[in-house]
Amino acid sequence: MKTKITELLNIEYPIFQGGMAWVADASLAGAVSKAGGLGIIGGGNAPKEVVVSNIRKIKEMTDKPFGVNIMLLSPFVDDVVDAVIEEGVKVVTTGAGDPGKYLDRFKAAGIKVIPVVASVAQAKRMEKTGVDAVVFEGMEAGGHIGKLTTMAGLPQIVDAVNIPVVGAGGIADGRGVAAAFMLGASAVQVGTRFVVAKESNVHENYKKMIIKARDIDTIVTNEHFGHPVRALKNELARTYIKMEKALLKEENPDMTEFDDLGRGALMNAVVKGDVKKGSVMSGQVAGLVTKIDQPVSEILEELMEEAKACVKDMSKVFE
Ligand code: TUI
Repeated sequence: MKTKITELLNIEYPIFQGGMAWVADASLAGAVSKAGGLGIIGGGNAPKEVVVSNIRKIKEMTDKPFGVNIMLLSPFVDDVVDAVIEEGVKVVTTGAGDPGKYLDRFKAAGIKVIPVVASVAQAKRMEKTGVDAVVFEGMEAGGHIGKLTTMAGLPQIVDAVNIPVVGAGGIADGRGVAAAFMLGASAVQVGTRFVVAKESNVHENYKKMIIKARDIDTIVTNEHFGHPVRALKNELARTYIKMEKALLKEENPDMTEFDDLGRGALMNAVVKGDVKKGSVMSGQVAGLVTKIDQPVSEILEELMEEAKACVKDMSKVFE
């Protein structure tokens, strides 16, 4: 399959695996790249050594292209930028901010830069600064999100810029892949479906909770303070909502307790399996994800075959 993105990055399938913090290590990202997609190591809040170690591991697994996601709110963001340049990484995606100030160094190092954006204005601004493509992520996605849905936002971003657009948020099967292409995407990014993959080292409790989740089991917390995050409903999410309600009523709210709630919450769920008090970030597609520990290569093949079948069937409907 040939799209602007498969050509730009020299990959087989137009499918990115989201660079999820704590989740997307060399095991998961390496498997995706090996199978022909774009595996992306999730930098998250990890220190430089951890990112470097994952980069070196993935290089041992495959010669195919892979990426690193730099989470711009990370306290180690400058170190992680150094790491990707020093280690000769070819593709960088960014999340939760504007990567503008690092762009010259990325370009000088020959790195393809693909920021995640959540609006038309951000996409246009990124295009002007000379990035290679953008990922538009709808608010169906898990983790830190913007306000637009994929359905409404993706075609607006596609119309607003001349660089390739990768569609993300709400895509977990071939129907979603086909739909994103119909909206003008040149590739898709999938997160939640890969969280439960065989090669994902995420705690079994986390995987099981995604598999069991229904359509309306995610909720957005931190909408009023800090950064909105979508996760599966649990004790932590309920505490967040309750605390936010109380804080909104106060004139000079003390945020200490609220801020403490988030610290280590994702790690507690992903690594320790505390799916009650930890943050079980997931997209709204959790209700669509039913196969636990499916090998990454099978997921990729299934996504592509389903998407092809979808397009074929639709061509008859629209004859
Ligand atoms: O970054 C994500 N998803 C994430 S990051 C994350 S770790 C975290 N945990 C708690 C709080 C905050 C972060 C978990 N999930 N997705 C990509 C994404 N980027 N979604 C939205 C954005 C975004 C938001 C604002 C991109 C740019 C932006 O502003 C850019 C500007 O103009 O400054």
